Amino acid sequence: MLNFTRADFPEGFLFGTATSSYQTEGHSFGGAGPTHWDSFAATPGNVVRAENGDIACDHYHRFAEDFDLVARAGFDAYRFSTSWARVLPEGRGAVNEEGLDFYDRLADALLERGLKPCATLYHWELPAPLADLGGWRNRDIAGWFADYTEIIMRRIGDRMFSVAPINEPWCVGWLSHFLGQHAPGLRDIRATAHAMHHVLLAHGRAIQTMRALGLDNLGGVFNLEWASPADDSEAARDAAALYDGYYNRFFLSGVFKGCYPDNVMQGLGPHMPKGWHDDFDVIGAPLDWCGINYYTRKVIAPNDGPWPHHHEIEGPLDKTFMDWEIYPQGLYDFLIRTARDYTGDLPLYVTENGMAAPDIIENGRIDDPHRIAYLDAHVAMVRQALAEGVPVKGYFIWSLLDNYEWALGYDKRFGLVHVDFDTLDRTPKSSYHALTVALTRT
Ligand code: IFM
Repeated sequence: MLNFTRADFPEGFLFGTATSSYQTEGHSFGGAGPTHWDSFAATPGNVVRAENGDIACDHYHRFAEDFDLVARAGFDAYRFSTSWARVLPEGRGAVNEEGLDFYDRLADALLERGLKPCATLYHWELPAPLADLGGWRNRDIAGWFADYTEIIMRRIGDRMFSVAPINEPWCVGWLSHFLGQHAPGLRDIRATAHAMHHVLLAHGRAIQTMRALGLDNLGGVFNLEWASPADDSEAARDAAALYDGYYNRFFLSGVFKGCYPDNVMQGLGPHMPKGWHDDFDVIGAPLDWCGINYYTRKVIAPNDGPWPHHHEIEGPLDKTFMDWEIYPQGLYDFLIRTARDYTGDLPLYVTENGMAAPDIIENGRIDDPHRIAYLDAHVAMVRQALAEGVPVKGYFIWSLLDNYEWALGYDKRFGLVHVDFDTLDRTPKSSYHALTVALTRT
């Protein structure tokens, strides 16, 4: 059982679930074009069992059933992403009308069930022809993304409760170009510096495009990970501060302060694209809210290697099936710090929070008390931040469904609803039932 109900939150506070296009829809359906995730996954060694999003949860055909589940649990909102390659199979040029029709039906289906549609325009599946042109390393991507934004928002923007351009810019920049763990799988500091800047430039251009269309309630969604120093030494504190710099502060600072942190620029500075100093008017286009995706913290130790001169070490706390430490305190700390240092009175949303587990069905039931405890502990942190005056307006759980966890394939189950990836049957877990009680009890 969860230790909260709606009554513990201010009037109008939103509870929602989150998913993304490539992780759930089934990318082989409906005329979507190839993406860099498809080629990344088809390359041996990149993804567990070389799994991809061809079928995923078949949400493309089953979204009505999925939205019934969201509504029945008493959620208010549903966060989803639109796939660039489904709308524009080549990334530019010819539109796939079937793709636009799909998102049109999806928007209506949400509204019919009283759910607020919260769209994200990019959640990592870049159209392959644009990757061929350099993808996020190419400054032109900001214009390509703005054009795609206009096309999709002209069609569904009138029905969106909120829109954010890009999910988790750190993953698009650092994870994909420095660590090489996500498509396009690069490990190159120059590519990283370019991608990290261009992803923010594209974010800003998309915001400007949507403002020009008359849309409002526009925000940014940032994944934040707390960095704890491995010990009390100055070197460890500096190492953690640098991790915090390129993971968290780079993006928040770029968007809300018009600059990048000095400690990050010591490493990335020489590799930045020409003219980057002049882009902050676009990057800082005013927002209506800020979204925080929060899961865990990392413990950081210094080393003598090349910049950033540090590495992660194993922490002592309980871990999820992702091997991520469970550290609810970090969510509280980020809510406080984000409002204090970056966003002031701007509404904050927890746009993702949740955990993976190897959930299995036994006698038709899935018991996931670990997830109930995880959500409870994190919601308690949201309540604490609210009590201290932080303007948190909503909390979204990742994820509605078990789905494609990128390079880790289908084993890492984050859903409130179990998906059998052979039959595609959906079975709500005990966390889903607990949330239904918490959200519908009067
Ligand atoms: O599955 C991802 C999602 O795509 C983005 N945020 C984190 C989730 C869990 O790793």
